[in-house]
Amino acid sequence: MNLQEIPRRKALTPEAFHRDYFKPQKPVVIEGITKNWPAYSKWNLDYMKQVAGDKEVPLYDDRPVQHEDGFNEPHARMKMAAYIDLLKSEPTRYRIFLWNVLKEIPELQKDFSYPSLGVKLMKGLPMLFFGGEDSFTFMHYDIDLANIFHFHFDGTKDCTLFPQTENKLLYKVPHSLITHESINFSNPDYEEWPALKHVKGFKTRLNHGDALYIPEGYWHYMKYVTPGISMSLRGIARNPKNLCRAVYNVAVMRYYDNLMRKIKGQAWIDWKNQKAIHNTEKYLSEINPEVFF
Ligand SMILES: O=C(O)CCC(=O)C(=O)O
Ligand SMILES: [Fe+2]
Repeated sequence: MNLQEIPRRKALTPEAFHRDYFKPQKPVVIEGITKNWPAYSKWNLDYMKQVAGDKEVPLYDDRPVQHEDGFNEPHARMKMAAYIDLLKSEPTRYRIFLWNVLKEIPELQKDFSYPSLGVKLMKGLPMLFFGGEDSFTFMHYDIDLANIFHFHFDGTKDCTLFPQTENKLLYKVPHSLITHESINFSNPDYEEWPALKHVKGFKTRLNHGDALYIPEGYWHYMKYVTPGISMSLRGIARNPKNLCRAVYNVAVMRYYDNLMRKIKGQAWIDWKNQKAIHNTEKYLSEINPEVFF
């Protein structure tokens, strides 16, 4: 994989952000943007335990998609207090994914503000993510292909991003938003996944208080180096093509996929996984015939 380090900028003006990153759709890490938020000094695992300890939280691990699972259905549930204790005591695969701040713990709203970078953000959808040491969020892109501002707290997290232009090299699973689940994006096996040698993307390591701008529809893979918390704020996709795909994904794709799981069961999942490999190998043989002949 050819991974370019994502640039880091301090004190980015809305004009510079627009010109250098938003318009050309390039990722950037903005340092210090959270320094004036109460969250900067408050948000850590202990604080979350204090404000949300009694809440039951949905947890996800890294098991492959099974046909009987619904779209984004959790794998376990636990009280937040017990989950935080687990995060602090040992590495765990359990993650919290897409937890709506406003709905679950409205008081956390007072701890952050919507950054004024000249991008309109969706106010109802601040989402929280938690992960244990070594846990990871599989490579995916978001169903609405939104612009994402991803803020990280209390720990360190590695992020790998790819633009949608790399799809054909990524063993993308059809009718879904993921790549083949057997790929380890932290250390890919190029014998098994040769196309990944050619893929071009971006990487960065996020620390407490950093904000990562993820452009529209970019693939993202997150690996928690230490236990930590993140929050994503989102802005609707602007590119009409991305917007159309967002509407298609939300209104058609996920229902079609669920229906096929019901009708065909595991055979549907197996077929999609095979198709992911077939499509990328076919593309690779076209661009790089000596790989096969
Ligand atoms: O940080 C994570 O665990 C995943 C974040 C993510 O997928 C997102 O912000 O859209
Ligand atoms: Fe995501």
